[in-house]
Amino acid sequence: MESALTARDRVGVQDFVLLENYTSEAAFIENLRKRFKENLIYTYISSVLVSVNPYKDLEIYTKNHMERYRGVNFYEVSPHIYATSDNSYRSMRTERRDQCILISGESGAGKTEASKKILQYYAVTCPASDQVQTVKDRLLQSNPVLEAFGNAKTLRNDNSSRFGKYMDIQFDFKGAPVGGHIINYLLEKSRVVHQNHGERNFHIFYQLIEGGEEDLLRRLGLERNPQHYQYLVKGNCPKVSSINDRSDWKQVRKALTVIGFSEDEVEELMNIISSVLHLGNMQYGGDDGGSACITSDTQIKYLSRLLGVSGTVLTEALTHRKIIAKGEELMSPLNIEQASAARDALSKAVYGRTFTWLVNKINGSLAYTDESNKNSSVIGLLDIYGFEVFQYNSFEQFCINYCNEKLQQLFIELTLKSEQEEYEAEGITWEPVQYFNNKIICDLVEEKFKGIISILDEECLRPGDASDITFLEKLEDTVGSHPHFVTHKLADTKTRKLMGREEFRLLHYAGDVNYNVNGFLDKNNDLLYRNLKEVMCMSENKILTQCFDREELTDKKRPDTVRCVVLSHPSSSSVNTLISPGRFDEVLIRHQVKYLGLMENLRVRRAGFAYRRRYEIFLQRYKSLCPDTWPNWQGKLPEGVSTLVKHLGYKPEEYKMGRSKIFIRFPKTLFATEDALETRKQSLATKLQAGWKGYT
Ligand code: AD9
Ligand code: MG
Repeated sequence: MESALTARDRVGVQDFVLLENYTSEAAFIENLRKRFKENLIYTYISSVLVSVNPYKDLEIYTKNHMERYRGVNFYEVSPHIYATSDNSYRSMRTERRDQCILISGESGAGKTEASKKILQYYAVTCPASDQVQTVKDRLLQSNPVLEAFGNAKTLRNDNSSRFGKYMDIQFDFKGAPVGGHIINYLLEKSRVVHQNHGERNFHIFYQLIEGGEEDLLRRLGLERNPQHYQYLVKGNCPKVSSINDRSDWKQVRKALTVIGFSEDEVEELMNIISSVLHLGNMQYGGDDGGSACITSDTQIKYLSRLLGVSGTVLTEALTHRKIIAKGEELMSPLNIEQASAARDALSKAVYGRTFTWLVNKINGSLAYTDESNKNSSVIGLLDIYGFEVFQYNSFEQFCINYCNEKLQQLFIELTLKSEQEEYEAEGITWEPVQYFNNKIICDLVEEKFKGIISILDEECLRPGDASDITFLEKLEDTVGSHPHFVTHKLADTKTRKLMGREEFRLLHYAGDVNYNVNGFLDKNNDLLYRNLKEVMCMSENKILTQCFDREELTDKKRPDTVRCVVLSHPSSSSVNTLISPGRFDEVLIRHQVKYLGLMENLRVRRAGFAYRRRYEIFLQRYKSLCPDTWPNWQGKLPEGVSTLVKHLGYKPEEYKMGRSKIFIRFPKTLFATEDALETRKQSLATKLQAGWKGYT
């Protein structure tokens, strides 16, 4: 039999708070590595679950596994995503508090897979009636649909989510899932018109082309060949070995039906998807004066039919821009470059808005309508990109990293808050913890009037010579002296060498990132010419009429801005977090441990007591180690535990007795007790083998 000591040596500790050397990043990574080698991909930092992507099927997500984790105590079984799911569920049920599970990590780390596992766990283990079964099915089927329209093959992940997703699952008073709601953030619309080498456009385009029925493709005017479409050839990667577009199409079609899409709605939706492909194939030529004209009317004919708009009006809108001069409306011709940009802007807007429409439609089908049952509680799942740092970082990285900065703030605050609450509830004195508060960086980005976003918005609104460079200069004037902000001009000689003239650097909690301001204004504006909007408002396509609202045209404000995500959370929610550092590549892992703020989290958790357990559980496990508590303690629980630990030789500074739990300061105290238990078990086994029949 393996002793507790050697087992610990081999598989590490299942909770990082039990690491002896908890401030050492090397020890942290070593513990992850040991466990990963044994196919143990999950480890806790207290209630936070850290997972490493195994990139293979470990057969740990069976129904049996679900049963094993159902209703058992979080710490009594090995760490698992089902334990986290079950723990949130039970906290929601017993404390009547809304819960939120944050899932964060780099691309390919396994966030989306984790969120699906959580959803499956609830679908299988929660009680169900017929009506609830429908909701469960819809919740599960929303995934293939959203992934078809919002995921794509990237260099790092064949099924990369190109949007952030927050999903609420609503439960009734019996604990059955009765509804849901999804919020989508920051869809990467630029992918519709351009993909980097080795990457693809959103899955749905290939699924439709490869899997769409013959007569459907004929109606849509599509050829069964992705290479034929300009928007699909940029990455030179039409086929992916891990993806079967044809069978995925079938799955998506089925999912759309389960969610409640009518045949007509699916047809309208596909009209839009194919219109985007036709738009991408539109060729522009120039007339003598350099103005753009459309050289072939093939695409216009399809577009006119599919979108239900006049071909002439659309042609004019795609080659002109409406300007208002001296109170008069004039149509000013665009050159080829401008016309191509206008066309791409239209494709992005149409796709982006259709995606939002799709999310709303799914929400309609998941809406919880039973007014008689207002006592519902919620578990929220947030699946969002982790910190992104590339060689070249632009507006998208700025938004994502700001969002992560906010998450980190929320995360540390809630960790501290829940620690503090537990100490208070247990009547133990709270010892304040020093931690790095990243509010200063959040303020730098979001503060009204003087934060980076305000300055960007202001430049976007300013008529005249506003440009990305004037934006950078404004930043230097306004936030130049901020300790977390640097530009080439303001930097010391050493930093200057590492920065371009068009960059600003933010000193994030996780590290420094240089952002190139090129394109910031355009991306923040997300400009779509007014006359193209007007045409879309005239569309007879029922989905587009909901996506393009006429009121937008009368609104004097500029077009909608790409807003950074500001997270709100239910005031009384407690947070369990799952963080996933990706496959076991030493460099990647170290990078993720840093960018996910794991060491800081561990430090906060370890600031007081490493370990705490309810009296009954502690006594049950260790009672055999003391003659007074074995085989049963007849008195009050705290007294039993007190007798037990005194017998074991715990020193007063090593532990504290709370109202319902014992708090142990150092892991070594607990390990000594575990080892004693193991020794006892072994000596008992030896005695039994020797035919000993007595009793200790
Ligand atoms: V991205 O930010 O959306 O690009 P995710 O969502 O973090 O990314 P995803 O969940 O899509 O990553 O996982 C990537 C791939 O890793 C999956 O397609 C699986 O092939 C693989 N994976 C992820 N989690 C597991 C797991 N628990 N077991 C086995 C897994 N394989
Ligand atoms: Mg994902």
